Formats: sequence, structure tokens, C-alpha cells
Amino acid sequence: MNLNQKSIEQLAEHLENAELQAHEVIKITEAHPDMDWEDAYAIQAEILRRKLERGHKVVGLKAGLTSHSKMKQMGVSTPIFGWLVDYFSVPDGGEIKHSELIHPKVEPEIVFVTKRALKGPGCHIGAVLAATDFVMPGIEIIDSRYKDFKFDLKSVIADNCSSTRFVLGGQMMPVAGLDLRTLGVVMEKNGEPVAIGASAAVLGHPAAAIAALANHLGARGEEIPAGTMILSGGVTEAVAVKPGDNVVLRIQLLGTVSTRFI
Ligand code: OOG
Ligand code: MG
Repeated sequence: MNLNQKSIEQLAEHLENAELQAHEVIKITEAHPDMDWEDAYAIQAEILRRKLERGHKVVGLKAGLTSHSKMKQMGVSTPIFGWLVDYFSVPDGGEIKHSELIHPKVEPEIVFVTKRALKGPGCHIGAVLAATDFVMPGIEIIDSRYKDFKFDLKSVIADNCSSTRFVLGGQMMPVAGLDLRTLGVVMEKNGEPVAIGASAAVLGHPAAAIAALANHLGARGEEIPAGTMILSGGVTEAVAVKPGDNVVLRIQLLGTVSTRFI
């Protein structure tokens, strides 16, 4: 760690205010070029601590930058991990107020729900599949607090991986008998397909993103508890949305989920 506790608290407040007041900020590594990975995750944890203190609850976890399209789009090369809290959750078909966000984008994701705890190191897709209760489709809405959605890995980790809203829906599919690599993914905006992919785009197999999260947490003595909902990462590039846009995600065998921006 290169930052002291006071700087971590100040940066967490700075980034959380940007989220809550929906305004952009300059990426934090500009003023703190020496910050390291531990500092970045410590700022992310301090933002969560502030929310829990106000009575919010963690309702899920996420992996991000797990597909090559996303890594290429953002100009980075390793997965990142974050948390999801209660007010991020939007019901299937529900509305999202664009004015509460800065420059939101939507991404198609395969969502896992666990029935047993997963603990790294050494977690692999076999362990993930054995511990998975079901998978379902999810639209993640990301909204980097950084100007023009431009960041480096440390800045985006500190900003809780651009997390802001998510919508779950479709079918609860058990993974037995399902090939999680070959699911076709179509995301439509106002009736037009705007992102098309297959689930293997996520690290070759989306369960690998969950294993990577378990290994990341394992290195800190933490685990993925049983009953955790986890977004495994955007299958395609994220797509910008405006007020009035309707977004529908269809994933082969998993069904459909939708949301509308007002
Ligand atoms: C970081 C968050 C990435 C995903 O699914 O890849 C993410 C960003 O691109 O702003 O959630
Ligand atoms: Mg995502």
C-alpha cells in the first residue's frame, strides 16, 4: 500500500459523491500515480463501508473486463472484481432514470447464483459448476465516474468497476447438461440488435470468471458465500444508452430480460 488511511477515505468519498451526484471526475491516478492494486481495492472497500453504514446491503458480486471485447474497448488486460448493493437492483422490465447516472452503458451478462461457498486459491470451473445453483441472463448498467469513460485499471477498481445498476430475469437454468460456452447472446436497443456474441467470449467459459473471483477473494482470506449472485462480465462491448431507449437481452436457453431508460 502506498496511500495512507486518510487519502483512502478522501478518495472513497470523492468517488462516491461522483456516483451519488452523477458527475464526472478526473481519474484518480492522475493525482496519485503511485497508488497500487491494494490501494485501489482498499478505496473500493471504503466506498462499500460508507454504504453499509447508511444501511445498504450487499446483494451480489461481479467480475468485469472478462471478455476480449471489453478489454479491448477499455484498453486494459486483466479482470477486475467488485460488489453490488441493494439499490443497484432493477426489476425485469423496470425503468432506470437516466438523470441519476452520468453516461450509462449496458452489457449482456451470464449471471451465476451459487448454492455452496467457493474458496480459492485453486478454484476452477469444475468447482464453480458443482457449486452453481442456476444461471440466468442479466443486463448490467455500468457508469464509470471518470470523464469520457477513460480510465486505467487501478482507477476503475477504486470506482467499484463502474457498477451502478443491474437487471435479472429470464429462466433459472441449472448448469447440468448446459454447454456454457456456446450460448448465443443478442442485445437489442429499440428493436435493433446492437451487440451479438457467444458466451465463450468470457474467458473461454463464463464459469472461469467466477473461479477467478474465488481466487481473488481467496488471496485475501475471503470466499464467495453460498447463495451469492454474481455477474460474470460483459460478453460483448458495452453500448451507450439515452433516455427513451429500450434494452432487451436474449440469451439462448436462458430467456429474455429487459429495461427502459427514462
Ligand atoms: C468496467 C466494468 C466492466 C464488465 O462486465 O466487463 C464490466 C468498465 O468497463 O467500465 O462490468
Ligand atoms: Mg459488467
